[in-house]
Amino acid sequence: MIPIESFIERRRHLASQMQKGIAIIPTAPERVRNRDAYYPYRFDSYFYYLTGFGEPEAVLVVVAGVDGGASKHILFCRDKDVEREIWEGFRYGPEAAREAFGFDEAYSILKLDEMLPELMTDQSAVYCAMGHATEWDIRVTGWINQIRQQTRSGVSAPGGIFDIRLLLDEMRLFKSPEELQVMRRAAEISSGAHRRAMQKTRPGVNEYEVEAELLHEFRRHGAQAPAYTSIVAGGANACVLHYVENNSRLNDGDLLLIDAGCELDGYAADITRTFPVNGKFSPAQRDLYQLVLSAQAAAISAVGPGNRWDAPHEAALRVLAQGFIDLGLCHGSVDTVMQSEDYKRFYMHRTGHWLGLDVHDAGEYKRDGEWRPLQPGMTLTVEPGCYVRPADNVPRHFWNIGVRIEDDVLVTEAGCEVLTSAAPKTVAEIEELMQDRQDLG
Ligand SMILES: [Mn+2]
Repeated sequence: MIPIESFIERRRHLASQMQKGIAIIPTAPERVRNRDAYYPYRFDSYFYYLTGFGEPEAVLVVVAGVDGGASKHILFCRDKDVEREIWEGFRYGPEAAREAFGFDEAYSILKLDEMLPELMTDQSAVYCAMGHATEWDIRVTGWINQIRQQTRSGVSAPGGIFDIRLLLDEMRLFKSPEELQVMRRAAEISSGAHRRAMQKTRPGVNEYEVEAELLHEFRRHGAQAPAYTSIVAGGANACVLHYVENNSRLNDGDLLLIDAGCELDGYAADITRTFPVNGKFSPAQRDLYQLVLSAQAAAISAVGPGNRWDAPHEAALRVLAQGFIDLGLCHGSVDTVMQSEDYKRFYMHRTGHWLGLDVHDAGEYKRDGEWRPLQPGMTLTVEPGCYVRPADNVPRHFWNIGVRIEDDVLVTEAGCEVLTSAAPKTVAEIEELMQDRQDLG
């Protein structure tokens, strides 16, 4: 777990980058699934990053520039309510939350509309995530308008509204050793889930049975949820990039592509593995698999401090383009295939994304029109793939084969560290693990 001092330090750091003003960061709302049943609650990542507080109906307010440079951190949250707690479980209430999470002040969420106009009065700037949630856009502008209506009494409304995400995205991009500890554990649990899936897969099993094995492994190690909807795609389903139905029978002779990772204490893992349903790659499957694996190795080698964001993608592309030519999928030279983008028939997505509290994490990819250089502490995925749909000009033995291999990688001083290396990846590792599978219990 990340210590409370770290959350306090993040708030201080945020305040130190603000001009004199006030930041307003609400957590996510609870969402109805149907009638009176709710989706499992997930806090807002920005709010959680700054507070560590997991309850719904909460707002963080940071006032910067108090008494020459200091900052004040205020939490609004649900009141204690013994009656409701019998039905819905424990809630901190402002006083206990202030104490436990290190806020300077804490109030009932019911006081928000009364106190925010006061707190915003005579502040020169408001920092919020304008456009992120319409409800909050309306509330913030409403509070500003209330102050404007009182300007004849000598008060002034904030003159500037700034997007707080510009500050927070940059902070979130660089993971602290404590965050990395959580991410390593999320990666470890998720790697175990992929191993379990390989051991439980055989012809005749349904995709949803394998999905259940993933969930089993996530939850039994304390991960709260999948970090995103698991993709369990057998055979041709692997060529649908966001396939999530997960309800087809797995056939002898097909590959199974699984893109799944858990969320642990707010942090995501994101792993893809592809393996044969019957435990043994066919020659055509092996050819494409080895190609994607080589592309991934080239991409991972290109992850290191000072290298640009797109270096791994470019490295993967060159290997894939050459492989597509060698296997008769593309024609011409690597340069012409790259230039014409003919490879996009088989590889149409990019090679990775930032990873953290969100599976597609916060952080800019370009600065001033240039892909930004990688720096130690950044975490990203490396996930080349190859998806061959049936077509007249494509050798028939490759039809309906979809392969993706995805790992989570930390940029280090020396180069990089693969966080998800416990998930088997080479042909030999996969075939060996699958050789002695246990029976589905
Ligand atoms: Mn991914």
